[in-house]
Amino acid sequence: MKRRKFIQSASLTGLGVVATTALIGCKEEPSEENNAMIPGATSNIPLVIATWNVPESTAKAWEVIQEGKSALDAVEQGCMVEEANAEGQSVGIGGLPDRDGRVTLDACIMNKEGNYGAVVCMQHIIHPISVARKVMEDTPHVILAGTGAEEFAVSLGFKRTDLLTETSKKAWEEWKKTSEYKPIINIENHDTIGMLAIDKNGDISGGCTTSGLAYKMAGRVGDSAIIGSGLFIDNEVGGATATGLGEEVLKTVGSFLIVELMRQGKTPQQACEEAIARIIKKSPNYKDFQVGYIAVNKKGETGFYGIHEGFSVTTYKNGKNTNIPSDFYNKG
Ligand code: SD4
Repeated sequence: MKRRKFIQSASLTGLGVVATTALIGCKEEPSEENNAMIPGATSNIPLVIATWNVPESTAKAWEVIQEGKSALDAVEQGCMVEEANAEGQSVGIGGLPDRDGRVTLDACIMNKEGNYGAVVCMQHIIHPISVARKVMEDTPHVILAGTGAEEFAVSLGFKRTDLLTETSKKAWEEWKKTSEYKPIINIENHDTIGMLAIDKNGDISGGCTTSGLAYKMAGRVGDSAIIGSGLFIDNEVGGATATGLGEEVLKTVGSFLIVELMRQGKTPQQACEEAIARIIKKSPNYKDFQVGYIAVNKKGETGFYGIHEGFSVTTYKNGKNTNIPSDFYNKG
């Protein structure tokens, strides 16, 4: 089922926290020995958790972890699945363009050492998450923007591709008839992938990739590729990532906040709820936009919370790939 359809049908049936379960691929259970390495670890390790209903992405990440590879490899390859999906209109190829018809992508990645790499406002490259990893590993910098990012990618052998699909072009042309620009993400209009993974060694990494706000101003950069906002990892504590209206996440540095709250002893769920509360307190117009957070701690405990109904997460743990509607703040 497509994410948006799932979100709509979940709302229509009034589902609260009822899980839709899809079992995909690998059924391997984590071994006791692996978990014995992590103090307080539960059978939740290894695990993958991502924003929205992205079972193919989480299944890929899980498969990579089962091959014994790192959480970093897992989040990169998991995010790549959705970036290559031309039907997804919020990530990679097929993403909705800015007001001028340009598809511009933001992505970032963080590893267990706390290293970070990002690209912002990059055009023509299908896999910004992989370019972000190259920025992290092969340059003295942490963020490359626009044409610089694109040229760096091409120099590494990434192919230039037209990312504007016919469907997204039609949607943009339809939008241009009124050109009604609302810098507010519609509640159903965001499927950015933020993904967190814990590998068999108990190490945490994360990635976040998006085409950002549809019909945004040229040059607009959201939260997704910005450290501490769209993503933050501290391998001693946990990780968090965000989706929704980036401007609000940026103003409250949401992912960093969640990790710091977990460091102080909050559970991932309590930390996500407090980060949403921080936005609610500061933004009286919170009814007009959605933000969703997901978090994981070192023990493999997860949390997720949104402002509105409609946010969901996909977890892959104990061999099960499950989409779970998230609890939310605005109950009426
Ligand atoms: C942004 N946070 O650029 C992103 C939007 C998003 O799915 O989550 N889209 O503001």
